[in-house]
Amino acid sequence: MRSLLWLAAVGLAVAEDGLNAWLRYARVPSASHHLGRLPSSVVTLNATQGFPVHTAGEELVDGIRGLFGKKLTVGKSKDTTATVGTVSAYVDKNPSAARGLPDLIEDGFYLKVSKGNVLILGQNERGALYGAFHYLSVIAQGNVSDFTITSNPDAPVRWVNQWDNMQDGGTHGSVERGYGGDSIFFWDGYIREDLTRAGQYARLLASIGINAVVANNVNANASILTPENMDGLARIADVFRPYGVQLGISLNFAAPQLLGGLDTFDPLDKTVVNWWQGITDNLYKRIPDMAGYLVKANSEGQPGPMTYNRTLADGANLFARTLQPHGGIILFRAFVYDHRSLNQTLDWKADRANAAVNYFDGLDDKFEDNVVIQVKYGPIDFQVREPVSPLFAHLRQTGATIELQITQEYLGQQAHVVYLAPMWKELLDFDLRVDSKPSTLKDIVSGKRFGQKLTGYAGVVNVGTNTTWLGSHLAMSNLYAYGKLAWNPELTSTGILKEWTTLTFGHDKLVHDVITKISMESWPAYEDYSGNLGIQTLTDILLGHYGPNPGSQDGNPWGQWTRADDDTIGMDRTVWNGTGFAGQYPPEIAAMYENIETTPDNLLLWFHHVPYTQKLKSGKTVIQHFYEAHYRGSATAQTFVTLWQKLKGRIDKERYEHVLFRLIYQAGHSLVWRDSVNQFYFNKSGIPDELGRVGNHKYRIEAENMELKGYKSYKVSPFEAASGFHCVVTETNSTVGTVKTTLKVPTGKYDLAVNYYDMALGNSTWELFVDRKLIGKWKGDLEYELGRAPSPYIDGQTATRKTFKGVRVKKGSELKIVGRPDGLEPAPIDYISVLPEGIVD
Ligand code: GCV
Repeated sequence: MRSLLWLAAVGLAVAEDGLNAWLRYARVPSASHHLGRLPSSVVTLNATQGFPVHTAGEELVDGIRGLFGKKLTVGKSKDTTATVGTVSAYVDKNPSAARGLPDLIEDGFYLKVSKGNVLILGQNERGALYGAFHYLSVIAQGNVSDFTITSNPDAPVRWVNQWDNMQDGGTHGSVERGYGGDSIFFWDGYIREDLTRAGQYARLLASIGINAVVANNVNANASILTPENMDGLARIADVFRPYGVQLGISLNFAAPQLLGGLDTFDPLDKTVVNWWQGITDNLYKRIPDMAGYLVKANSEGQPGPMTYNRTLADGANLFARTLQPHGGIILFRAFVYDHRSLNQTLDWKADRANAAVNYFDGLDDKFEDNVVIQVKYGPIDFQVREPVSPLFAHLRQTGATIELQITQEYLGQQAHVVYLAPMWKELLDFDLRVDSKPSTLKDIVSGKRFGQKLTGYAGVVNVGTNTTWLGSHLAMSNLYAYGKLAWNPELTSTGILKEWTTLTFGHDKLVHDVITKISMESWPAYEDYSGNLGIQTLTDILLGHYGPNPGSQDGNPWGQWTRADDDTIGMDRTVWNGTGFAGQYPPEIAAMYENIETTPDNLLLWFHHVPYTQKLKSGKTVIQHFYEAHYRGSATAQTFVTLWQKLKGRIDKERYEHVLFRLIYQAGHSLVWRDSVNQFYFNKSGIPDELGRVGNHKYRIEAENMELKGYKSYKVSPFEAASGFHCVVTETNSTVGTVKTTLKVPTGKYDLAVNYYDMALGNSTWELFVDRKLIGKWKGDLEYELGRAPSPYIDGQTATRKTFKGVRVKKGSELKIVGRPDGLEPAPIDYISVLPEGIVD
């Protein structure tokens, strides 16, 4: 890494593959004019190699060399100096300075820049490193003027969760819900030998104030606790330590039985308690600064205390007590529900959303002091819109962390750009009105509202070995924003984005304007085309959680129900007639959600079961809103492509092309979303679109209606995932197929859009001809290009569009597609749109 930085500093071309993310230290404009306002040397106070103050010194040297081409000497010089260390080390050397220094809390820092002299003091070593990163970020944004700041984190727990499996394979691969490649920590059941990427990850995380990483999946494999793997974990902790990032570990509740050979994992059984104490002591012997544990219990098939009729508090306290002698903490997840017992048909009042508050009822004062309850932001599961989880209002003695999801499981899996900070801000700013007093979520998770000491943030990130970390360059703004908001939730979404864009892509105004516009419009657009009015992300919840499949929500025990029938839709969560969930909120909020008139439209279907013809506050009916939102959202996604294309030549080719590819894909897939969801509800309700668009696609030619040779018509399931409910597939795995038609459009230039399915079963190829002239050829290899969940089915997950722009055709031209199957992938084609310029359908 350091040699890469050096190359950048001397101006040689370095591949912009995303690895350094926002820590590129790329040369700032007019760098040479600012040299006099920068330090010339760096002094680190009491720095030990491998610890954060030492790292801070190295970063300052590397950063200033990369950003400005100025080489700092190490040690005091006559000239300007950057001094970095802890407050106590500084005061030891300069006792008289103590009075002038501000109060810092754990991890906080003080930073004073004056005519090139820089003083960076941390409350602890980690704080000093944070201060150094802050200074580097400010100067990287071109600001070399004098300033002084004191910065303290809003909350002590600022953790990252990785859902990394010990082994690849199975239903979730190397990283569960990870879209950026394999685990950077584990391979083949063990900790990787080469942990370079883990160290680089810690560097990125430290620069945004993250202080711990849980490396393994909450669906934990007990084998992480074998002596050999504990040694490996210690190696991870070693590469984290220079960055002040502590290691946390997810536990499997049944490990005493699965690994320890005991015949029980009852948390109150003495042998079980002793077993866990032994494990914890052994871990701390190897990793004295281990952060602690994360536990998912009695949820989605995971074992837990309730297996033995013990409470969740009994379970959490078991670990808490083993950690207490070592100063560790336990994050115990509130994501507890039994997906096997929920019955939609028999019980109108059944509701997964009720689970967390019900399970934690009466336990608030039962937890040990080092237990923190980790609560997903909403009561279900990282949906595109959810109300704030009411559990936050119930935990007054025990501290809570809010669990956010940086990996975009239900939000497009990094194949769709969705900037999440605006959504998180809305949640954090929401006022739960506990005891009719101001009770914003951000004040609850900072501990300010109820006064708990241990509170904060947990973000599910799921980076992988891909150099882009998350699989997409633009998705990294979410990771950046997560860290920044966990440090200071008052920051604005646009402010954070501006900072990230400068650090990631430079200072060009157009680059900023484009990234801001795309990012800020991305969540509303995704909500518009994936599930609005609080109905949740209408994705395929039984398979990869990717692509449209509204029907998959209902009729199964997973509890993400919409209760859509031919006339009505929505979950009745009222107290008077529904599941009672609204009543879990403090009275003012409960009253707001109980009443359909005061429920905001964007959560209407979350709280109420209504006819499709129900009028919204906008005056539109629910069904017409659906139709229009899906058209609006997908139209916005088309603009992302043209916006991005303005940046050609203004950012490096590698990242430009990478992002462009994804935006083009997203534009096509947003149409799949639009048409599937609209078609599904049109089919159910029978209510036509007032604007006549749904089901009417005059520019399309259905493949099944074309002249077929070697292809046959295939009925797609779910039906709405295909235009006309059918596609064509090759007759056998080895038959080359052709579809042919004669065009009736007037002679002119058209965009030819081919909708096909790219399954993860092979790499079919397609060739498009007009009058025997090859217009283009492409391969079905998206499973390698996009990290999103691979799927073997012909459905809304694999439906994809390829567009050829400005193709000359004549009235009577022959249009032909030749499809070559590969493996089990039968080169499926849905339709082709022959679009006059400016029209997308
Ligand atoms: C790690 C959702 C996800 C699961 C995840 C679970 C959880 O259900 O789909 O992959 O499991 O949440 O948060 O525990």
